[in-house]
Amino acid sequence: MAHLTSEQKDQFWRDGVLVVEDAVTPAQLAALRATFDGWVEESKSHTTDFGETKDGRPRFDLQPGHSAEVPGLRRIQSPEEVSGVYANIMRNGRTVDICAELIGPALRFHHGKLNSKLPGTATKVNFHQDFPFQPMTNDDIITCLLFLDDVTLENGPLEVVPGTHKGPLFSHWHNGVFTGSVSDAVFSEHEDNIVKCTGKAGSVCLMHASLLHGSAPNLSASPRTLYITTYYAEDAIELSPNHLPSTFTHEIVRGKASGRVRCSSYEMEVPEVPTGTSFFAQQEETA
Ligand SMILES: O=C(O)CCC(=O)C(=O)O
Repeated sequence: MAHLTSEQKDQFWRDGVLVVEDAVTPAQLAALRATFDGWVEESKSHTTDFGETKDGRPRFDLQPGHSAEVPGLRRIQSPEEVSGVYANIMRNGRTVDICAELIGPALRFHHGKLNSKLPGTATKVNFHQDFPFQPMTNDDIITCLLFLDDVTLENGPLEVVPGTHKGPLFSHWHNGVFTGSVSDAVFSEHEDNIVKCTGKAGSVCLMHASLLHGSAPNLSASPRTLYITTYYAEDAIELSPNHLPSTFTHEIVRGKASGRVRCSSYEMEVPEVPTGTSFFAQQEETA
C-alpha cells in the first residue's frame, strides 16, 4: 500500500518539507503522550538535567528556570531506549514506511529525541540545518517531527525555508565556535521566506536534513511536543561521530543491508559533538 501520492513526493523533493496527517493511530498517540506526561511528572523532582545516555550525557534536558510549578523539560534524548512505546513507533510507525517511499527501500535509524515546549517556557531553536551536525556520504536523510500535540501558529511551530535543502550548506561555526546555528546574515537573507508548519496532533512533518529551519518560543497555554526521529538511506555512512548515539543507532528499520556505500559530492566544516546535554546548550552558549 502506498502512503504518499506522487504529488506529495514531488512536494517533498521540491520544498524539502511535507506534512502528512494521521502518521499514528489515536491509540499510539495516546500512549506516546501518556509516557511523555510521566516524564514531565518525574522532572518535577529534579533541579538539574538527569538520567544518562550511552555516551554518558544526561537524557533529560531542563530549560533554565525549570521548577516543579513550571516544568521546563525541553528535550529527552533517545526516548526509544527507555520506552517500548517510543521504540515501537520508531521501528514500526507509518512514518518509517513514508520515509522508505522517499529514500528507501532500505533505511537505517540515525537518532531520536523528544523536543517539548511546555507553556510558560522560553524554549526556542535557532535556525540551522541538520546535515552540518551529521555529515554522511550522501544526503538521503529525513528528519521526521511527529506532532504529539496540535501545533498552532501560537505554540512555537517548526519554521522552515522551503527549497533550502538544495543548497548551500551554511557554516554553523562562528568565531571558532560550533554554535549549531547559521549566522544572523544567513537568517536575515531567508527570513521573508519562512513558512510555519502547523497541524493536528498525530501529523508528521518530514524534513530533508539540509533544510534551513528553527522555531520560536511557545506563546500559548498549550504544550508543543514533537517526537523527532531521523532515518537515512541504508547506503549512507556517517562521516563524524553521531551527536545522539544510542543502542538503536544504525539499525536497519526497512529493507536489507546492501554492503554498499553511495557518495554524493559536497564540502563542509566538520561539526563538534556537544558536551552539554543537547544542542540547546550549544546554541545558548553563543546566543
Ligand atoms: O523543536 C523544534 O522546533 C525544532 C527541532 C530541531 O530543529 C532540532 O531539534 O534539531
